[in-house]
Amino acid sequence: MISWYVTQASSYAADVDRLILLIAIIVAPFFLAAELALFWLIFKFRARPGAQARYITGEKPSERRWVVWPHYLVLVFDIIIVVAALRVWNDVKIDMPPPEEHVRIIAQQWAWTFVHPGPDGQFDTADDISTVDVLNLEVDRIYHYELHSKDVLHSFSVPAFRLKQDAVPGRAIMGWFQPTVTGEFDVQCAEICGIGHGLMAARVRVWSPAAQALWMEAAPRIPQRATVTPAVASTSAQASFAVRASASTPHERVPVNQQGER
Ligand SMILES: [Cu+2]
Repeated sequence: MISWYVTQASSYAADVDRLILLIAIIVAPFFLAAELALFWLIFKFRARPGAQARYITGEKPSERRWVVWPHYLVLVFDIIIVVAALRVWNDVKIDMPPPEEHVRIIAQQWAWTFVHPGPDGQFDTADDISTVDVLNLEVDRIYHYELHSKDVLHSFSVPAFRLKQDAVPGRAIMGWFQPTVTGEFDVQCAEICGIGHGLMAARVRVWSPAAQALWMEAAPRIPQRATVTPAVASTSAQASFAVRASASTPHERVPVNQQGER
């Protein structure tokens, strides 16, 4: 149903939508019942001449069960929601499938820079491809992204992918996505990051393999300038390296545990 409004363009988009729908279906009857009861009680026990208010403590068993049983029901539904949410969370954020490609995403006030490692599959080499505010992807390919911020907190949000991930200065945050639909989709920073926050939009272009290969071939190889400040990878699997870059020296990969000594 949500896909009527926003395309499901990633492999986990449908799972996220199902979770949102499940929560809505569980919560909506409680919301409606509570609101109906509230307004009915307000009307039924409205002030009338000569009628005195009763003070009910709720201590009698016959009164207490009106609180206790709905409470148990809420707890049961809470458990259902938590279990369903953890399963989706695990698939989206924790259990990353093996990557077929990598992309580095760099947020700054107020633009997105996307770096592809190029044909050699290695970042910080001469064949890297860098774009600003346009992320070119190949459909059905599993990407691992490495998300950085150069300045303040940002949030990389691609509604069609059902993906939102904060970018934190000083950290390289790892995640993944697999685009499943060709086309062009919105990217928007989802964390208030300064006066230009509302302008910090970009586009994701998902191409067929042939079109992406053509783009890769034609894209200019930009000599690497400063890309990210020293960062600490946030997942243990990816924590072995952080990137150190400077405008004057060639790029080099520096083991995280040596950063403090340099
Ligand atoms: Cu931002």
